[in-house]
Amino acid sequence: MKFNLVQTLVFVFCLISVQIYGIQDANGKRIVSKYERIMQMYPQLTTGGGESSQWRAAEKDMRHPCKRDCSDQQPMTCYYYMVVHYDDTMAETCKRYLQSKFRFKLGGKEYLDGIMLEENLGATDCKYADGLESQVMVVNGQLPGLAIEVCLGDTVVADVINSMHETTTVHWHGMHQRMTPFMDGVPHVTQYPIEAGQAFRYRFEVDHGGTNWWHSHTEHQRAFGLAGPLVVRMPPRLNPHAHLYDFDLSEHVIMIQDWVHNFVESVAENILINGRGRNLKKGVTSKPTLYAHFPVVRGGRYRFRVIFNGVSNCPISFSVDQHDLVVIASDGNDIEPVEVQRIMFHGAERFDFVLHANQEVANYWIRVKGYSFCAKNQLHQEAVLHYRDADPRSLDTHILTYAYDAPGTTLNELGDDNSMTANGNGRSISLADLNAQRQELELQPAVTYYTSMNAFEVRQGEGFRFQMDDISFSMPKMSLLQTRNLGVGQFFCNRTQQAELGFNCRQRHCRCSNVIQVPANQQVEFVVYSLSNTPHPVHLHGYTFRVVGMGTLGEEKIGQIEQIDRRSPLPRRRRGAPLKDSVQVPAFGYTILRFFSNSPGYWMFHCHISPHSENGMAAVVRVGEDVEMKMCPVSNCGLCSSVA
Ligand SMILES: *[C@@H]1O[C@H](CO)[C@@H](O)[C@H](O)[C@H]1NC(C)=O
Ligand SMILES: [Cu+2]
Repeated sequence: MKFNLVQTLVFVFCLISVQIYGIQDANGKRIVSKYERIMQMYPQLTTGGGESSQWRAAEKDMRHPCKRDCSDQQPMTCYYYMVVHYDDTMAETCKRYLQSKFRFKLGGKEYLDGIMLEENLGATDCKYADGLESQVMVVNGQLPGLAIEVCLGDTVVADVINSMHETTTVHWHGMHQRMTPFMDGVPHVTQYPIEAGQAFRYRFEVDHGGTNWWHSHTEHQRAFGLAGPLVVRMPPRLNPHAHLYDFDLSEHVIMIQDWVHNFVESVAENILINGRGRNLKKGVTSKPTLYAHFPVVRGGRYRFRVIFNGVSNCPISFSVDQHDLVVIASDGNDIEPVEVQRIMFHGAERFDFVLHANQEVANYWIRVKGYSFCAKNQLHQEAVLHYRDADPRSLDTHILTYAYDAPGTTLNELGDDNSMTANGNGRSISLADLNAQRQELELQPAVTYYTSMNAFEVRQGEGFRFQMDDISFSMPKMSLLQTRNLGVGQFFCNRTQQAELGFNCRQRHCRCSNVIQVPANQQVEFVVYSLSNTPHPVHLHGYTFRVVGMGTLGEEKIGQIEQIDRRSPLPRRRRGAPLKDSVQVPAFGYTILRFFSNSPGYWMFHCHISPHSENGMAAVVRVGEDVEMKMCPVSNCGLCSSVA
């Protein structure tokens, strides 16, 4: 009974509890946050001298040789130098810049000519963000991080130099790491953390095409700036949608994230589009606003690639005023094109769409609106679709309201009761109803796992821990892949093992390294279900899965999903299910995933809402046996550190 009550209160209390978590201990004593501690030890986190512009000097004005036409079939080795460091938004260089001649007044308001600023912004080392000063973590001084643009089959070599006072790692979201499971970037699972002052060389073959991204997989670091695009273009013969567009340009890669200031990760304060946006804090309206601009020429058909680095519980909608979005891919996988007017993104999802610039020459708003926790503060953000020759100053900001909803059809609507009705007039296309471009018959699974996602209140008023399989994941101390031959398996746990030990994890809080054993080279099915009234975006490393089913059962029935499904199976696609690596599990609902487990290894399986996964909503899927897993290179196989 109490458990149901917990469920219904999750949404209300989550916000509070996440704030409490990390600030107070169990006895209500204030805990000094990690960053307060770091700043006590190192009062000056950044030099403020624009040193990062020097790291970037090498790349400046120089096209990376790997950013090329992908029809030549010749794979390349692509090198990236990535210094991870603390930095500031709106530093001195920014302020000088923003007072420059590009500022002008119009109709009593101050504007910035964003288009002219665009080229100069890099040179001045200005990270604008939302116009407020904040400490951030970035790679090579850039926000968002450098865009890696390669072709399928290339090899990426990335030297990550950790210049911070804490550990880090980089995950290459969308890569399968089939040959190199030890390059997946999950600390204590596929590698040891990169310590402060250390370097780590990632080297992997780009084995999955499309719009992907990279981000820190350590704590909440991607919230503070450690993320960037990883765009993998395809040779024409593997690009069935090439005829639908004329341009596939770097300037149409859009990275969106919810934003916090000064490493306080609990509640999003803003949303940024390519590191820019209007600030929303009250009382600081005099700051200039810099919107991201996306230039088009009238008549052109453009492929846009949108990546959502969603950190908190803040799914977003995306639309472009007076333009249709012809969606052609998600998470780097082609789908049969669908025309919609609005796309919902859950954390970590990517959608590619074709925009036909067929309207009058003008500026049009690109609108992003936050839901769930972001609805509380009515967070929304905009960018500009700029037709060449349109007057960049003629931006009507009066029509920007939180209440606005794009009319028309929505793709991937938020799976909760509140928002199903939010866009009440429009039609809605479920993600599970999309068709994969390559229609394939679904193989029957050899095994089916039922995995729950939920929130657990340890003791009333002490906030929530998050769980998968009724277990809050705790990071092992050793790294699983590196120490796999040392008999570390005895330290794993899972739901059945906990039950055999006599623990009822629905009553008592279970916390351990949850490892789900999956046989290699089988068709595997996961029925993932949410026991809370919020959707959770689930991400599986190492694979692309098919979404063969999605639905809601409601609060009463969701707990019995396994019995229900075994008695009379839930509906599943038989053919053409869309391919994804990140997908929502609706509130009190389920999502059914299938993949062929042909890549042995330890693969993280987790909610992509950072406060959830960092507080336990995660598990490791162990595919195959240790001897089946690829050997790691000697330099990567240290037993207790990232250096051998
Ligand atoms: C759970 O753990 C037990 C004991 O370690 C193991 O035999 C079993 O295969 C595990 N089950 C899953 C689904 O991982
Ligand atoms: Cu979650």
